[in-house]
Amino acid sequence: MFKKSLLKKVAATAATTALLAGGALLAATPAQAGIQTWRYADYKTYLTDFGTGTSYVGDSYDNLTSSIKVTSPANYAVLYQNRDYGGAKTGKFYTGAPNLAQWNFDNMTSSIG
Ligand SMILES: [Ca+2]
Repeated sequence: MFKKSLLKKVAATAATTALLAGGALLAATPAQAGIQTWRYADYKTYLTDFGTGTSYVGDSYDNLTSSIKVTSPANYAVLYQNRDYGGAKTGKFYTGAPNLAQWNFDNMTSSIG
């Protein structure tokens, strides 16, 4: 009886540790990227966080960005119309842009340098 409950406890602890390690790993990546994106102007409807050197934002986020914020560790963001830094591009945004329509870049971003 004692032996059985001890085994259960060990198994539960191992599962909790694995869960915590996985969660920390998932949370660390976006927190360090530094370029936050939103679906609409004025930071409405958060999309996700990218780093500089994003050659493609992915199908889920392609041509959807309307506002961005730039924070550490990113120093600035340049938005590109096409994948692999192709097509039209913006200047360097050092803090962000509340409304990319003002830069003729609403719903256009496909890569970020
Ligand atoms: Ca595009």
